[in-house]
Amino acid sequence: MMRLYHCVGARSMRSLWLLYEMGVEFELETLEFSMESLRTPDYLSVSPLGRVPCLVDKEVKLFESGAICQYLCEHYDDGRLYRAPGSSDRIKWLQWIHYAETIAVHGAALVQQKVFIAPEKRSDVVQKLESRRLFLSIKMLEPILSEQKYLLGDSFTAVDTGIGYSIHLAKQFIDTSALTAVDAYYERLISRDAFQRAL
Ligand SMILES: N[C@@H](CCC(=O)N[C@@H](CS)C(=O)NCC(=O)O)C(=O)O
Repeated sequence: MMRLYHCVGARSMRSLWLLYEMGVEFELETLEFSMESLRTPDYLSVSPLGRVPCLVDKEVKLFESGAICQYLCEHYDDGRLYRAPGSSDRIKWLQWIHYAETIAVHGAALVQQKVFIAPEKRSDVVQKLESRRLFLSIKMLEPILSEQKYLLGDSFTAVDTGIGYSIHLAKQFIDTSALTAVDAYYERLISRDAFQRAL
């Protein structure tokens, strides 16, 4: 059976949320978010950098959340979450899958600055810069979400799990209340059963 390697609170939540949205069967392997548990020889043989998410499906091993999203959609979607080549939303679907990481890298920088780096070694400049870039990377979604409920229109698709997780991460560090359409979108996402289960 397909297996997802996951850490609570990490980007693997995207893959977990998507699997719950799809309703497919899989095994969940939850690892502790620590060097001891992510750098074992066993786990490094699956995920070469010892990061999450990682998906194993028979002979397939994948360790990048956007690629996992695309793979799952290509193989297991029932028509709701994927936009295949040739569909009118295909290009936007691809863009948002990858744009999710443009947002998340700033969130990850803030996790390092505010959680993992010892207080005396943290940088105010880096924190301000990353917070600003994080805010701007989400602000660009505001006009789009003012016009429609989800990134591709009125229907929820897989890209909303990628971007939705990035907004979820961002909200731990920045105030998005000035972005009313983004906040309303976020509320719609977190009220989904699959999001709550993945959380
Ligand atoms: N771009 C990758 C990022 C994966 C990644 O860096 N995951 C973090 C958790 S959010 C991780 O596993 N960090 C552990 C480490 O760096 O040791 C993806 O989206 O899958």
